[in-house]
Amino acid sequence: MTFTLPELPYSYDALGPYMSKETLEFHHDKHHKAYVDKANELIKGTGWEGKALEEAMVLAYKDPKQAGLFNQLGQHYNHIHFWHWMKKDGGGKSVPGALQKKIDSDLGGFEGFRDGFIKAGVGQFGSGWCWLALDNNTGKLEITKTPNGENPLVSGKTPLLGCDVWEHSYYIDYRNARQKYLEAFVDNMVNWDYVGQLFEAGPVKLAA
Ligand code: MN3
Repeated sequence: MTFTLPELPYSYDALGPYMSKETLEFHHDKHHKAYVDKANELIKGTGWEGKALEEAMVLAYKDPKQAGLFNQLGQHYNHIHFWHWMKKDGGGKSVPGALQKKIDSDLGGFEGFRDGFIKAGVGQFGSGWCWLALDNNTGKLEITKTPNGENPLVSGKTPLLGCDVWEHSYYIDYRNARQKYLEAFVDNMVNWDYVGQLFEAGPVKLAA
């Protein structure tokens, strides 16, 4: 299959003033597009061309010779969801009930989630992501961070919410103030309905 760039699920100016039209134009039209184009180029000849994105991503993760392809596939997967993890007038404590209960029991409530998630994002040295994920083995929620294009899926966890802390995601709007960007993400942009849908869908099981 050929990977394709999905359209943004909202207009380019929908997330202002927290994430500008200029950021979304560059981030979606240039950065995400480049991951898709590069993934399509690098997957040629691997024998994985017919695989679903998630499956090809895990295969590439397990093969050290395919680290370059892995980062492109990982970034394609991460950004497909990243656009849906935000919405106009999102953020704050509008967490669906069942997920809120789970956050209360596993993370010490909303403030525990908020503090941990922002700390993970600030603490990721260099480019990467911070996450709210479900550990498929323990059934517990956890907050993690990953470098570059990696994500919790390749470690047997189900990503429920991720925030892109590559500089291309915040430098136009926040310059070097990554913490301010993460606070705005949690307080004003998170699409909790989408996070709740992923939680209700349960652990993502990849084909062997
Ligand atoms: Mn990005």
